Amino acid sequence: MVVETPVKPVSISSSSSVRAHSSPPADVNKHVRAWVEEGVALCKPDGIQWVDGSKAEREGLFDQGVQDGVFVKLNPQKWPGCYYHRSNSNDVARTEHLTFICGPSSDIAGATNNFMNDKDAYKKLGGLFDGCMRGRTMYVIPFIMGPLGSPLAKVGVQITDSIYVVQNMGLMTRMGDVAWKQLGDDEEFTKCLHSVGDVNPDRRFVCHFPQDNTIWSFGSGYGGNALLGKKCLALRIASYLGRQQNWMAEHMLLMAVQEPSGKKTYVAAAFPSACGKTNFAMLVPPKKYTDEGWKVTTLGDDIVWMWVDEASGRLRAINPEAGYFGVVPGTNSKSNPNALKACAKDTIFTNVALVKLEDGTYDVWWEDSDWPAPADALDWQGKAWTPTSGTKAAHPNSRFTAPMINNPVLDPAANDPNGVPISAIIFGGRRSHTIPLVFQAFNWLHGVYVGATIGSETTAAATGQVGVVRRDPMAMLPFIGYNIRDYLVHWFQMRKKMTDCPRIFHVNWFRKNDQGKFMWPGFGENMRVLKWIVDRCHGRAYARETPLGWMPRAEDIDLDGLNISRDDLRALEAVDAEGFKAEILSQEELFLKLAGDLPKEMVFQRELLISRL
Ligand code: GTP
Ligand code: SPV
Ligand code: MN
Repeated sequence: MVVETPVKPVSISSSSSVRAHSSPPADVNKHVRAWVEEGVALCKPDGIQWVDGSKAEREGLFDQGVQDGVFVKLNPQKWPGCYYHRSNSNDVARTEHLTFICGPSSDIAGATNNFMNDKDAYKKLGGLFDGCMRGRTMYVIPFIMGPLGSPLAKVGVQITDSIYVVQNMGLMTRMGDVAWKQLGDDEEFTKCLHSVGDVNPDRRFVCHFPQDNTIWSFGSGYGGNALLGKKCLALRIASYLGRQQNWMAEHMLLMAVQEPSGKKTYVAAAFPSACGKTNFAMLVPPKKYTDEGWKVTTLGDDIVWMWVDEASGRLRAINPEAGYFGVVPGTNSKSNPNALKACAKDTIFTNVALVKLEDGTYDVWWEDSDWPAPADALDWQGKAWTPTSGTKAAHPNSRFTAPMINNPVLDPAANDPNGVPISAIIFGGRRSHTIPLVFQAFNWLHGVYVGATIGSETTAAATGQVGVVRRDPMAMLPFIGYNIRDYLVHWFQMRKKMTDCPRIFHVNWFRKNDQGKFMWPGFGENMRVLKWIVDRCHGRAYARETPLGWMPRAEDIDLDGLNISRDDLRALEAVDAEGFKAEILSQEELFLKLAGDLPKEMVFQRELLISRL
């Protein structure tokens, strides 16, 4: 039987419960107070709640959210501490066309970002924010991006009218009073103003003001549009700050590969949205490898901040986040058992299917999960669904929000303020054709070119057409918070600050054969490629020189225990000269966009590649 669910999409009425005014804790400095007062004057909430990050507060907000219809509590035996949320069906992915970099001149946004004049943006969005929290509570969320006490850690304060946002920020960041302590009397904090408004895409804007360390987001309650510590602060604002302060903010996972001797190699990898970062970061090596003593542990699954350590001249990295906002469909005990364990408690599921159990409690379901499809459920839009509906029960971009401490393979250094040294940077894309399984760039400058020209098939993580190849430089196309010209120059110049630099690689787990089947098993089996990469970093693996870079011979990748022949591997590594010429031509789109702004290294690297082919 299909049941009525108390969940409704976020709407004005669903977040209208009003609480008594609560005053700021003593630790809040005058700069924050003044800014919050401005926010109150603009948004005109009926009440204000200063979020402290305590467990009692968290529980209270879930109770409130359940009452308001924002959350459904899941069966406490199967999903202890877990809640379900369904966002508005027009609000289930990042909206890149409604995302802006704002400043006095368009040069700050560059060729790849949408630009809005800052004064115009403040005026336009100011009109939308004016009175938007009447009848609602304003939450003031202090948070830290980065481990406590890290020299790179940044404090943000988000004002929002969404309980869903508060609860997600509590999982994704180091949220609460601890942030006031980290901030002290400093006036440098990222001012994040957010309202779900009326969740109308015509009145939805995600605006960044890098020069003001400010983000204004209106009209969306979803993920990267609304959890402003994540893509908005930790990538767009942070990349802008990094360029000025000689560090880097990148859309990368961060992992440690421990070999049988106990030695750890730290690897960062940039794949575009929904192209495998979370899965790779939590990879479970094949049994053969674990038996030998290999181990993979996770530091982060989406964002890294990197800087050059002066003492060693090496690149070091931290993960600024404290949780995972991961793609749900396809997550199961075969593909990513660690993610499933990370979600086992204290997790928020967004836009999966909701199932009412016989005892009246709720369960969740998604495509390619461990569990058989329920006889009936409510799909991600809240519509009755059965296995014969012929539609997806969970939205392809449905997400889990899980605290990283739940990850059974969390690396102990994940909370280390000093971060870890990076030995390899891997770039990758989702490419059905042309691009081989793995190659290594000849050097840093070549590697930057390889990263800058990543092509990847678009996914459901952003609204728009899915499956078309687009250039996604460093997997950062939607996240570079300033001019891409300066961003690429910054990447090239970082080399000069290092005495030794990470080796750079490119991978593609998604190559398909003529029957449309993946040629590489992926997931845990990616360990075989990772081992070659780690061995290359330590001068232990062979590679042959090819036009693209250094490549393993078929015999250099271990296939033991896999149903893949050396010939299959040759096909996976094959580079067809004609196909690759077409690839270079398709890079032209990016080069033309950047015309006049293209760093000369990009042109030289392309010429060298063409002459090698
Ligand atoms: P964002 O959170 O959007 O940044 O995504 P992500 O890069 O973390 O991607 P994620 O690991 O969540 O994977 C996205 C999709 O790719 C899921 O549907 C996975 O099942 C699929 N995927 C991940 N790794 C592999 C792989 O090695 N092979 C194949 N064939 N699919 C994979
Ligand atoms: C991505 O799209 O790259 C994500 C999800 O990691 S979101 O936080 O919504 O941007
Ligand atoms: Mn991401």
